[in-house]
Amino acid sequence: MHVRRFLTVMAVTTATAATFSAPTTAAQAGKSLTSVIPAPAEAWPDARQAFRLNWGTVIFTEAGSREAMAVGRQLADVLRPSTGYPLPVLPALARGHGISLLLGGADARVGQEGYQLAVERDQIVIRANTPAGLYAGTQTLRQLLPAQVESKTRHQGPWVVPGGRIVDYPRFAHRGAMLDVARHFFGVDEVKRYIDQIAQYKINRLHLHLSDDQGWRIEIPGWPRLTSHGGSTEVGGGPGGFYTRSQYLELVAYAKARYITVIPEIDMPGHTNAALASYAELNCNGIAPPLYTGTSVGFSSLCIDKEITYKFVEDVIRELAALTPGEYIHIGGDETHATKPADYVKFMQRVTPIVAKYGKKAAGWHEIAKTQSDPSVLPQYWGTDDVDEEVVAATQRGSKVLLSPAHKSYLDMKYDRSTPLGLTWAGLIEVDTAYGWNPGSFIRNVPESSVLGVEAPLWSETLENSDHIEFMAFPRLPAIAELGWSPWSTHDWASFSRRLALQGDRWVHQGVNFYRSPTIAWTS
Ligand code: TNX
Repeated sequence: MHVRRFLTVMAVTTATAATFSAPTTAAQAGKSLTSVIPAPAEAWPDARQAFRLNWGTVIFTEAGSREAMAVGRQLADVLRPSTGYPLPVLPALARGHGISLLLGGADARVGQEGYQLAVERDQIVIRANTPAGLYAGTQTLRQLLPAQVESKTRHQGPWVVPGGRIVDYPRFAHRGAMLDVARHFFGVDEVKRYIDQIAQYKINRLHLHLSDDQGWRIEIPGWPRLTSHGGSTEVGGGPGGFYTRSQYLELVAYAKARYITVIPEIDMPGHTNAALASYAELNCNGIAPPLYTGTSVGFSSLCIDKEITYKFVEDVIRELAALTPGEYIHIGGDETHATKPADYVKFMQRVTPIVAKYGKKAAGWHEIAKTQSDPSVLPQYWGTDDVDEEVVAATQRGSKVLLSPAHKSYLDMKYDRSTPLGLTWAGLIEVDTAYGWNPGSFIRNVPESSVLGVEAPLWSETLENSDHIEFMAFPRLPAIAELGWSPWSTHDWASFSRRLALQGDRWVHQGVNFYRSPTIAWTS
């Protein structure tokens, strides 16, 4: 075993030596320090300072920080299979030819999630105030390496990183993706795969739409039929599924290791057929409806005047709050066409304090804005125009707003008329449309200071597996991610579309089933 390993090492060393003499530079490969998504806030390329990863490269991480070491290990896990290099991860006591991930000493502007990156001939140094910032820096570094680095199999290199300095930090605190696991259920591995994909673009929130008419996807103590019955199907009549408590915790931890906070959503009082089918007593008439596997919306409602409704809601919120470290629980509240307007207000005014009782803030689809004076409640705007008086009023009372305008950010809309998956109710969304709006001035009379951030929702009426998820999310998710992270001064379609083309090369190596939009000059 030892000998074999030694021989492999020799072979790799020889190959490396050969490639070292090749004159390829990162610039010749069409890549520069700014060829990344999201665009960095500030960058100073320096053509004299390219760094080459080699067999001896070490990843040094802040001594004494387990989190920094974990970030270093994740970086090594990406780079090892393709480069074949050992890339040991060691505490940054020693210096040497390496990539250092260090806490402290960064430019003040990097804040809690940003980083600075310096690429020199003999070392790369990423500095941040937090491990989250280090993680963001390593995502940039990945993209600065040739696309083949994303492969699970060995490639030749050379593994050149263009030289220079970056100082980078987010425009908005909340950069989200939503996955609807209710219309079609996605298993733990499928969700992890999506988490890995979105983390590359500095997405820091994953909103899981855990319940809807077609399915209930999370175990709740005391209410076993929610999952055994309510979780037993999905759109089209497939087997559905649900997460056990420990599976949900596993997803939360997996996301957290990638600096993504899970926001669980239980949609109510509408979009509740799966719960109503599971427990007759939740229905005003006491009769459980059948399970639903179609795609209509707006036909179900919890019974607003029954006390059992609020015991149910409290049991659900208590459990979600206990399982979720993040500050928000999303309580839905959209499309409640089967709930009288006065009942909707009554319901939300009773339910939002329950969220606060368990130490969390409530998020809700923007209809919730009409029921609230509590400025901690976060309306999520999903409308298709730029005027909404209720949202404006909420922001004037001090609420922040989360933006996911359906005609721009809905990843489940078709790209064009021939897209085989997806819906069209909010329009056709090519990648330039997804990219072409400014969250800071999108809703009339909502200033940038009232915008918490952006989210790209992926509803799953037509989506059944990871291939489908990827086809709809890529390339549009990176467009929304850039709107959330990069300063508006960097906003430029020509630049974005060139950088997006390079992402396509990475997706090929990652096995991501992306949509080859004809508007992009893909390079592979
Ligand atoms: C509207 S957007 C919905 C969802 C659907 C989606 C399909 C929103 C808050 N509600 O129930 O899945 O359209 O695009």
